[in-house]
Amino acid sequence: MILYGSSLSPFVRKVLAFAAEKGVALDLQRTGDTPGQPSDAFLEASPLRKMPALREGDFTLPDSSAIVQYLEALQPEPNLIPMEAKARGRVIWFEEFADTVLSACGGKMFYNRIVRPRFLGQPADEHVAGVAEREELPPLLDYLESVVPDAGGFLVEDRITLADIAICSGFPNFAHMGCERDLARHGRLFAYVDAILARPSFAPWIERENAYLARAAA
Ligand SMILES: N[C@@H](CCC(=O)N[C@@H](CS)C(=O)NCC(=O)O)C(=O)O
Repeated sequence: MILYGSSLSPFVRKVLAFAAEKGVALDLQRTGDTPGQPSDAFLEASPLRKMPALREGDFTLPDSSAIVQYLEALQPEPNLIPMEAKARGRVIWFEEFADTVLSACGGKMFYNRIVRPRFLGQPADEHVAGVAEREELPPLLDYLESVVPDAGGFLVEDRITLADIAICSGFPNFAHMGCERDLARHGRLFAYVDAILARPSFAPWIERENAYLARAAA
């Protein structure tokens, strides 16, 4: 199965980690050879031109949430989207929180601090990124601090689920930007996140990203 995109996208990272936890092999491919010029194969799979998109032979599927649901149905074990009603509802809530508010806030920071200067040759817009970091992000982290377990624990059903994968998928980008961590305010959250990101489903991708960003900065 081909997954189009870059693991620097939290949505792509979510699918890569989800597939790795399931033991499903994905072939990660770029959306095109030239930045800003998506390939026909990618466009066929992603009508909204967003990453990730999946291809399995003639079958194509855009959107990280659609793709994880597809993978879960394709290979039900290990189960990552619980069957029990309340647990399932909570997992979808955490995925929604990550994909909407957390990602929108992180995206403003990442686009303006990393994508514009390093990949588009445009100046960083520190004003937009700074407002997101100082004003929008802390209350979101406050909420997460209030719900996460201690390091080594999980958000739902005391085992790894899509909830942990989705929530933690955005955090490597904060580290890529060198964001400071307020450990007095969000210490439990960062300890929880670091433990999830140390899993073999995430760690190799983050290592590759670090090497890639170091090269892009050189
Ligand atoms: N709902 C989509 C969102 C995907 C998304 O917004 N991807 C971003 C990268 S993080 C993208 O491809 N942006 C390119 C664009 O908007 O043109 C999903 O879950 O896959």
